[in-house]
Amino acid sequence: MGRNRSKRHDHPGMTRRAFMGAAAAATASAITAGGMLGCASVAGPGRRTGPSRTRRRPNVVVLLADDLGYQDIGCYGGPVRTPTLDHLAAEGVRFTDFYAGAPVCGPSRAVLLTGRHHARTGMYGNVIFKDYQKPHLLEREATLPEVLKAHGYATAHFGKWHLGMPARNVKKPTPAEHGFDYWFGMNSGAHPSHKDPVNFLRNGQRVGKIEGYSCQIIVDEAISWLNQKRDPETPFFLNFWFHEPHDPIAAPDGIVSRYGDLNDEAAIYSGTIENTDRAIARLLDKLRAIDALENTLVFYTSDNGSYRDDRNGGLRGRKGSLYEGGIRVPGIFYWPGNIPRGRVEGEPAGVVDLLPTVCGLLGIEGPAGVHLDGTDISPLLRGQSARFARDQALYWAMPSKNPGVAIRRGKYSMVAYRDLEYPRDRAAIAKVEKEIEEVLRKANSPELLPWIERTDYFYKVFKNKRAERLRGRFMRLNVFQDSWIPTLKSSRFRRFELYDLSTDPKQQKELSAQFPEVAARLKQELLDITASVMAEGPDWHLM
Ligand SMILES: [Ca+2]
Repeated sequence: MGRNRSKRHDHPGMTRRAFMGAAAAATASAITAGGMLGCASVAGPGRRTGPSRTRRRPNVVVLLADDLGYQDIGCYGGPVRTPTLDHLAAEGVRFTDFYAGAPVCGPSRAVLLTGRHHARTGMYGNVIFKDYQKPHLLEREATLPEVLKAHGYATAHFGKWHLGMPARNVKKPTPAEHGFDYWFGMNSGAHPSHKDPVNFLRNGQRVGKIEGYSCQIIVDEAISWLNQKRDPETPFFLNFWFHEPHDPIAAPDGIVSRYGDLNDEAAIYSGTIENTDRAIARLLDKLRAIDALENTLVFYTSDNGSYRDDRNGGLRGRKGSLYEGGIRVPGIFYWPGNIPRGRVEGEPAGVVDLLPTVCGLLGIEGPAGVHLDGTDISPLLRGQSARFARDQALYWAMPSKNPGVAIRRGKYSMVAYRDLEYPRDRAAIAKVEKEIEEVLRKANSPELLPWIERTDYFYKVFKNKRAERLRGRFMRLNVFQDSWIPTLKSSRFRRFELYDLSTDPKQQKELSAQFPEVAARLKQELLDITASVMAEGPDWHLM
C-alpha cells in the first residue's frame, strides 16, 4: 500500500516540529533561489503589476455544509434552489463520486484539515461530551491552515468546529492552536437553532446572542474580517463550516414557504440550504468587489450524508452509515482561469484529498514525515485524468458502526463488518432505556413508538424534556469509550461485501462470489490500511 510512514509518530511532538522546520526551510530556499520575485508569492505582490502578479498565490475558500446529502442541491438533482453553488459547479469541476471523510461530523472535519484518516489524528468517532470525552484533534497534527500559514497566508475559521475545545477538566486545543489566526464559531452546533444563536465565540470570547441566521452571521463576520483584517498583500484562507442543514433547523419564512408549509420539517430543511446558498452568494459578491474572486480557489462539500433518507439520492444508508448514503456528498472545485470550467468528473475522490490537492495546485510541499491517506487530485481538476493515479484507496472506518470499515477502489466498493462486542455497561443502559420508556408512556407521548424501535439514538432529540435529559445519560453510556480502544484494535472482521457502483450504486448486489479476485484484492487493501490506521491511533485510555 501507499506511503506508510506512520512509525514517525512514535513521538507526538515530532511531526509538527519536523513539518514547521521543513516549511520554514522551504520558504528560505525559495527566497535564496528565486530572489524577490521568487518570494513574491510568499510576501504577496497584490499591488504589483507584470510577471509577479501572475505568481501571486491564490486565496483558498472552503465551504462545508453540515449533514447535507448527495441529492440536496440543484446541480446534483436535488430539490433546493442553489443558483450560487450551481454556478460554481458550472464554472468549475463537479465530482459525481465525491466522499466525506467520515459518516459523522467531527471525524470528517479532522480528515478535511489533515488529509489523514481521523483515527490517526486522535478522533476515532464523534466527541459529544466535551467534559467527559478526552479525544480531540491532536495538536501534533499538521493542518491545512498551518501548511498555508507557513507559506504566508492569513487564516480564519468561521462556524462549527467539533474537533474539541478546552473544557473544565480537559485541556484541548482551539482553532488558534490548529493554525487559525482568527476564529469565530463554537465547538458544536448553533444553539438553540440556526436562528438567533447564543453560543458563538470570537477568538475564544463569548459573543452573546446574535440576531439572524447562522449561515448569514458567519458570512457577515467574514465580510467584517475582509474589511478590517485583510492585508491586500497577503493571500488568505477562509474556512466556512456552516451549521446548516444540521438540526435543530431554522430558516426565514420567506424562503421556507417556497418549499412548503412553515412548520414542515422538509421545507425548513430545504430553506436552511437555500439560505446558505444566499449567504455564499454574498460572500462571492464581496470577493468580487475587492477584486479577489478571480484568484480564489473555492471548494464546496458536506461533512457527511443527510439524516433525511429522501436527500441521499436513493443511496443505501444515511448519516452515520458506511454505505454510500452516509459518505457520498457533493464535491465542487472552482478556480477561474486555472481549473477548466464546466467539467463533470467521474473519478472517485474525497475530502481526504483536499490538503495534498491544495499543495499540488499551489506547488508547495505538504507536511513532512506524515502518512497522508489522501492523494493530490490536481491532475483531475486540470482535466489531465491520464496523469492521475491514486496512492491509496479511499477508506473509512468508524469504531461504533457496523459495517465498521469501507473502501473504494475504482468502480468497486467493499464494506466490512467487525466481529466485536464492546464491554458496555448493559445493566445501566437497560435501566436508562426503561426510564425513558416510562417517562414517555406517562406523558402519553407520540415519541414512545419510535423510541421503542430505537434505531438511531444519537440523532433523535426528544421534545419531552425529561426524556431528553435521560437520553444524555443513555448516549454517555453508549458513546465510544477510550477504554474500548484495545477491543477495537484487536478486533477482526466477520463479513465482507463487494459492490460494483458503476452498475449498482444502491449496493444491492453482493459480488464477492462472482469476482473472488477483485474481492481478495480489496479485502487485502482494506486490512492493510486498517492495520496502518489502528497502529497509529492514539491510546487515549493510557493518556
Ligand atoms: Ca455533520
